[in-house]
Amino acid sequence: TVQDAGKLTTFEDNDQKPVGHGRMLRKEDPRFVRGRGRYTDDVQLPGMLHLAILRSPFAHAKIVSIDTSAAAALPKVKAVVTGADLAAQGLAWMPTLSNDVQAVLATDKVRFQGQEVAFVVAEDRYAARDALELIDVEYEVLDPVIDVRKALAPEAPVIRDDLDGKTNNHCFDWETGDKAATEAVFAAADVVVSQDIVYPRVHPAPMETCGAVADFDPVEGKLKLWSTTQAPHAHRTLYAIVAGIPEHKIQVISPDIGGGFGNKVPIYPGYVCAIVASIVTGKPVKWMEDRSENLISTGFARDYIMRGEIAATRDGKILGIRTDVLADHGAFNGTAAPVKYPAGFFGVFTGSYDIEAAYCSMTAVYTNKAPGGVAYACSFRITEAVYLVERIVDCLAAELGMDPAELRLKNFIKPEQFPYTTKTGWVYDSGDYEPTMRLAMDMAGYADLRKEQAEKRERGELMGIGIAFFTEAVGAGPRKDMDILGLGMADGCELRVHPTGKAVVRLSVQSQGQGHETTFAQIVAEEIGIPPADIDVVHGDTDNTPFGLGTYGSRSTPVSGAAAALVARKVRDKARLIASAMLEVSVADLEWEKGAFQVKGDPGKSVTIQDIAMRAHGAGDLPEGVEGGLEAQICYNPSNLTYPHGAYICVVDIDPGTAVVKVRRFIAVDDCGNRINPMIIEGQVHGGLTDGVGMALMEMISFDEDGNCLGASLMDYLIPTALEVPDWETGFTVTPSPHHPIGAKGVGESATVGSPPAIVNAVVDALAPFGIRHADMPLTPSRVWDAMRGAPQPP
Ligand code: MCN
Ligand code: CUM
Repeated sequence: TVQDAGKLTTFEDNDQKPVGHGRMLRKEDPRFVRGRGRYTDDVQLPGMLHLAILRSPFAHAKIVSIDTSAAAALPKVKAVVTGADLAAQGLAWMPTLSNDVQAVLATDKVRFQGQEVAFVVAEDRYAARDALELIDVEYEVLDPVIDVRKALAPEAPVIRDDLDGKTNNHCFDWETGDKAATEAVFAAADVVVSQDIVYPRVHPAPMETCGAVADFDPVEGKLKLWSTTQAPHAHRTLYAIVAGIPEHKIQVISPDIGGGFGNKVPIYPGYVCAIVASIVTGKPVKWMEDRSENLISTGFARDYIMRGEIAATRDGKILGIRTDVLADHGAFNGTAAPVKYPAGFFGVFTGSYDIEAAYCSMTAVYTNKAPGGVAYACSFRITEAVYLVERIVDCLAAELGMDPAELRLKNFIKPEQFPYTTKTGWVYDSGDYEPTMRLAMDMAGYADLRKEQAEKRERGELMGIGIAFFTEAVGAGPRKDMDILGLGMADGCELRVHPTGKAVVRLSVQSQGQGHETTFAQIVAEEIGIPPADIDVVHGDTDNTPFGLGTYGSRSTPVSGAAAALVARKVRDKARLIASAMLEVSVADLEWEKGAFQVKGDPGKSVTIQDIAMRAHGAGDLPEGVEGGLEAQICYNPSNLTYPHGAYICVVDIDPGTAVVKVRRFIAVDDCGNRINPMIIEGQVHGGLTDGVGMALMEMISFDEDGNCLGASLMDYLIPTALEVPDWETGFTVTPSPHHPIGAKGVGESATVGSPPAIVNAVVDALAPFGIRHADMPLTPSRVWDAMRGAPQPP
């Protein structure tokens, strides 16, 4: 199989050429476009009750007392539960994905606005919400810690006094790279540029909010949980550990998901409350967040305050990159990342450049804000890393008076250097950067754009051209060094071919809109020659799929996609044995062609995979040692991550009178290795680019000094619409992954990672006549206006 890497067998007509061909439409779409998707909130069970959560109005306050009697007396109310009730069962706290603990319901004090304080279970959603109004909580308000820069001040109130001996708000320290070597490189360099760079707190804001339906059967002792989760198997194991229900008695079903973008990776208190409520009431219980709850209390992203430094020679050879980061993790460290990587994969901040030394130091702190996760198309913090390096490289270009495209081209890792070990220890599997960059520049008409810009500058018009080049590390990951709470990051896959030659493939990953029902059928089709339409993809149900860690970090294709290809090859190997018996020739005399085994040199003698499937299940002898049936199962442990890359060019115009930024053009050239479904990839890229416009220009979760969340609705937390985005211009190059069985790399987060720096670089480039070298996201009209006037940047 390893020798086959990157080679795709080809079929003649499109229907028979499942991988990589034109525009195979998505198998799931007939269901979605007819409104027949089945989401968690569509689950209706007989006798189902509804749960609503009372949330803290304060960012930091002691709970003095809670009186639930009036709420409990409402006619339709079945139960009112507080943290004290949970504590009596040992369920008031739960582990987070980062080995921290988080309150399911607050017992001692509340630590962020929107924190879960109590819940009501009632006959309908409205009665449950009405009852919340009748719960009387007495709080003693404490000073909140909101400004991350003051979190470690000696006088700062201690947020996590629940942790033994905790006397400050320090969460963790982390470093990577070689400090001394980097200092030496910086000391000897001709040019050193430093820049403070903030990646603000943003929210994934999926269309469907988070929710669950828990149904505990006291007779069977079995819990069935429908929930909005990107990782059903990992969640089930954690529920087993937390709730003490045996794992085989828990079934987690993740039905259709209305967008995840990382928001649905963590386990939220609401899921646990729904489970507890079903156990307490003996009835199925539904919990579904509203929009404000989703925005104020669930997995945020970013919130990195970075100081970037870059050292180079006068003629533009980059020598070293150094960064110091202050990371805001909110009140509980809810980050989802492999345990050895508390800062996710931020270590790839050296980007796509061949440099001599790099170093990063990071301090993470607790604040009175919702638990920070790494959620939102982050590739485990690569979003922040790419933003840092691509911004600081532009700062260097400005300092040197060099064209930013030329500076990048001069410093790229060369194709012959792959596999390339970075100065922070990551092994980039493959890459060929210059052609990708050149293609983007050709598509953009780069030289002409610069000419146009020069002419416009003469006339006082503000036009900017921004470039970003990224390398991502996706597909976590090799189990020798990657696990989440002790669970290795491998993925199982099972393939069954039915007697009539139709098949079902069962995955451990779960789609939230990425089209897995289509692309995984394509992968299997490519390997065993059954048309994609004849292959059903089953996912999102722990009782009916093999164990694996789920979908995030664009790992489905790198890990599960590899598993699907290999399980299909395993089935094909068995089919070959059966074919040899059917054709009465030795295995060595068979060749695989278009879904059939044929006798070498005698194409007339052949059996199709469908013939073989029937024989495998039929009467009559099978070859010595071959069992009946045609199915296989594997668990795939990747040997490395995959490293997709891309070149993005953004063109903006800024209205000098209003400071409104208009993204006029955006060129995105992505390289995700071999491409399974170009149409789906294009959709992924379009979505991610739109996310990037949101983050660069509009989105930010901010707080006032009391810790009130100022982005609690979509009126305040702005997300982009079709009006704010241009017609995307996409292109691609193909540099297969050498270790992935079909040479594919992940792509689901590439555009979200790569687009913010391209847009910000373009805006800063447009503002160059004002002597501006940096401005922080989101570049709203007021921020751009202030920047143009030299006003200080907001903190
Ligand atoms: N693909 C392909 N060829 C490749 C690589 C990928 O055809 N060489 C296809 C895949 O088969 C899959 C899709 O592109 O159908 C995305 O694949 P992959 O890069 O493996 O990413 P995942 O499937 O693991 O999706 C996760 C990724 C993440 S982490 C976030 S966040 C995000 C994203 O996907 N959330 C999304 N894209 C999203 N798209 C939608 N519609 N909704 C979300 O919540
Ligand atoms: Cu980090 S957002 Mo995606 O990895 O589910």
